[in-house]
Amino acid sequence: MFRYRLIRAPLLSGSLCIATVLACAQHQILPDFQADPSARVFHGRLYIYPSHDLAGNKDWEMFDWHVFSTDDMVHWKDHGVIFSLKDITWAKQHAWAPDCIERNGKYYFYFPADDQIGVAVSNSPTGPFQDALGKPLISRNEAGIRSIDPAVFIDDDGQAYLYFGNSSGKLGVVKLKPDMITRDGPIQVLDLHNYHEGIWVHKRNGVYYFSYPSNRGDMVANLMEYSVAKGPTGPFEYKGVILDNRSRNVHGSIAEFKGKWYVFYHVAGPSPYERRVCVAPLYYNEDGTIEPIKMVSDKKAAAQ
Ligand code: FUB
Repeated sequence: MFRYRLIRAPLLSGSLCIATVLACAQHQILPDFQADPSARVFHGRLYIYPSHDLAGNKDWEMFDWHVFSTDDMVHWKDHGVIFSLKDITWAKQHAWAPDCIERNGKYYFYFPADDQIGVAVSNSPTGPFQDALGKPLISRNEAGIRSIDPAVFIDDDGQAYLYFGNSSGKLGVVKLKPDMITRDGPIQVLDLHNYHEGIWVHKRNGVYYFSYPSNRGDMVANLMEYSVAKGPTGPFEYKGVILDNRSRNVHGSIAEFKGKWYVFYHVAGPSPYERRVCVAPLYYNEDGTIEPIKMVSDKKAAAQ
């Protein structure tokens, strides 16, 4: 176990001054290097399913996934490798951003591997997980959407949805059958303002929140933005920016734990391929909009 600490290293090589000030404003909670945190609360304990960056990486070459958990947001337990590309036969690279959900006492781990999405199952949130299908649940480039960044959501009526994709403003979603490993109907392609990748869906007071790294045409996905909807597939109303991590990219999740809301995200550093998971408290305004997270004052830091 370890306690979270403030990041004091520069976020990007060669960008010392403003980036260091920014880094001091961010609370790193997981050890070096983890990214793409999907936070879930199972039976009163909070779990983070991140992807696993390797020290010294020159690209997002990633091979396995750990899970971390806490019951106080201070002490975090690393449960070790819960799933790996060695556990599947159909992909050999790019073990990227996963998600996990519980249904009927089983845990379903959705993972991208080489631009395809699979699902693994376990009786425990900490694994071990086993490939449920022996093949992808979503193959490469189905419906014209890049098959990465799965995020799963079960609505109050029990219907499960698997969202995914990185495709210029297009978000893929497919319903799942109650077994959570079978698709139920076609992939729908949704238009989501500024959407880049890394979708996260949560529901609060009957409102569906879709948060995501945006792409404003500059190939720097440092902003997490959001839209809301009255249903799980839109139509969407764009609401604005939640945070700006002034980093090479951002990706994260939103969860309520012990009565408080949090946003989990990563920052890059020391290189774009060595990312660190951070957390910030999240506050809603009375009208349901999210208060933007204040991290740094100088917008120009993004370009450093
Ligand atoms: O971690 C690899 C990729 O980087 C993720 O799939 C994207 O969302 C981005 O964070």
